[in-house]
Amino acid sequence: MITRKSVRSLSATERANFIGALLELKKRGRYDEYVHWHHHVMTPSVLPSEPHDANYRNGAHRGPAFLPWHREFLMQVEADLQSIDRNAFLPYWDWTRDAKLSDPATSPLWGADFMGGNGLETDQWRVQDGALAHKAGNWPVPPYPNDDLPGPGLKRQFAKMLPTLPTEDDLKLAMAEIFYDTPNYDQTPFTVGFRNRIEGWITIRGDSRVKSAGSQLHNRVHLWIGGNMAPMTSPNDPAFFLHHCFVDKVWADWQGVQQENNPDGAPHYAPLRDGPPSHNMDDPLKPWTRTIREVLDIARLGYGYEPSPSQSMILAEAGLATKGGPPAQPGRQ
Ligand SMILES: [Cu+2]
Repeated sequence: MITRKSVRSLSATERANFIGALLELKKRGRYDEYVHWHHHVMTPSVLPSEPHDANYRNGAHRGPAFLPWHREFLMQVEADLQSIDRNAFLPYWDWTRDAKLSDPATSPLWGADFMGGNGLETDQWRVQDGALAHKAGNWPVPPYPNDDLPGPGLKRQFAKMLPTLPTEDDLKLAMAEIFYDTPNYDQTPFTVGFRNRIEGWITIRGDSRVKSAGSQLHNRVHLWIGGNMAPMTSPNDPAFFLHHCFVDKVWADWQGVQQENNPDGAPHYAPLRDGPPSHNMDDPLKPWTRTIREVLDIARLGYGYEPSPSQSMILAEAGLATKGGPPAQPGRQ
């Protein structure tokens, strides 16, 4: 059983081992396949040799498969990390914790011993420090698909596209959702459900309780980091995996709450059938073999999460508890 810990709980050795395994996967050419998997599932004709499909529906975003597709993706990456370091696991980044900082760029996540920091405007917003910096030579990234930033290298533009990270209040709205997803299983601001909420499409237009303008939750984090995290090739920035690991944890917590409060509503996934292609319960998660049904229970998949203080507090305040995590201690971060 793997326990995925918060980025804030990692020891210096765990941080170094994680970065070391990423660099090794990059060197082997394996890492760049992750970028392609993510890009491909959105646009099937990324490479000239690949088929064009007029009825294509994004199999990983803007629909119910968003959460299961990324769960499977993370497990594939974690298995590769473990082939290098058998104790490796993906850590999660609870961005609601960093939303409380006066400057979230000071989070330990962005330290030179971990992900490295923000990009530098006078250097095309390239990351300047740590192992992923362009000048360190370990992390080749193709030029950003934007004429203003033509050069290669990992780029970030913190708080440029959107000024703030999602908060605990934003996350509470997601945890309070009762349905997993509802017709038309899409990304309008009016499509009710946990998936559309956590993916980040329910904006002020669709719900007046939303407090900040623009994209929410998962989408907002991509845009807050900016640079390589903004386009379809976002796994180019390894911060992608720490971000999605937290999204996966929030989903697992939500599933736990639903299991307790509404066991008759199991499996807490929709649609079971007749939904958009690639988004039904028994559809395979392309390009892999497992189906959505097969990735719904993380305990069966062999991993769990270290509780995060802010997430535990949200559950406790709402009178909810999930199995396996100790109760939150108010005020402790
Ligand atoms: Cu994402």
